[in-house]
Amino acid sequence: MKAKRPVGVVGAMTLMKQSLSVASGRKTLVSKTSVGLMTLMASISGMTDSVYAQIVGRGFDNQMGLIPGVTPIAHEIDFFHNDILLPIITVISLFVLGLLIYVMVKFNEKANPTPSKTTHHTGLEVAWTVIPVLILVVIAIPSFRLLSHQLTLPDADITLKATGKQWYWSYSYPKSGEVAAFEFDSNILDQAALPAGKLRLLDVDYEAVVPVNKTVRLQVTADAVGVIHSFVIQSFGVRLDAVPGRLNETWFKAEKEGVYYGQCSKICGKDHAFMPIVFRVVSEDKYKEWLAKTSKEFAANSSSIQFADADASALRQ
Ligand SMILES: [Cu+2]
Repeated sequence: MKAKRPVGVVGAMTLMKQSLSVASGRKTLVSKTSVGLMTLMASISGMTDSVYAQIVGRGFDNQMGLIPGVTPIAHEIDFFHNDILLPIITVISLFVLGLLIYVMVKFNEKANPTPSKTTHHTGLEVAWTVIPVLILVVIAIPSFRLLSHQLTLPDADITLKATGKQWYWSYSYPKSGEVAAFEFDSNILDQAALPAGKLRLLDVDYEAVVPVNKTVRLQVTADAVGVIHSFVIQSFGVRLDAVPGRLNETWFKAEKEGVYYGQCSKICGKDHAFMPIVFRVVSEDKYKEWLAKTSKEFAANSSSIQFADADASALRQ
């Protein structure tokens, strides 16, 4: 589908506002500063609002900013990046650029033939120590809050486990009601014979499936005899190391149906680039259908699946 391109700054501003509000889900929190900045960049890149509307779950051509998020954590990350970090780094960059230009004009050899012999200025030295510290504190507060939200698990509707192996992911689903526990491997498609519509280096043979608007508790580990991987789905705001012998966990609650892509983000070995992650978010009915069907399909090789105790406190002992 060909996306229409908005023209000029006004079009770009409209689309950026839309995309930002889609991405952050917090229209009121999108500051004028960041919209202005993104507008400028968007008008340069010619990005389209319809692209943002259609593509969820992966990066795309001419993308500016982060991949649009679809979970509470991802919205918080979008807000942190777009409304806190981006304005701060822009102001700092412009300030330093201004200082450089000022010094070049005012203190070059021609304009200032006899330089001052000043070597210390206590006030200035205190300022350039204290102000950066304050800036770091301002950044640290929302940063630690975000980290805490990522790792504080709410009551989950379903639990699933992703295991990083050399070099693919395995997904385990626990027993749920009548449906037996099962586990399956998710391998990248043969790149030489990629079916039409499938994405190079991203699509897999078996996708993990989760229901929309349900809190998913995600456990991440790696093959006991393997190496360290990192499980990342940007749209979910999930980034967690997969370490042999250690069970890490986080959570997500996807608000929008669709296919969400991620990749291993730890340089883990020769096929590091070929172990993509694909999660399909579907309605609850479709999820149940998939669960029953897939459980049967993989029942034979899924007899020894182990999950951590459902009580999170047990994990910390
Ligand atoms: Cu890996």
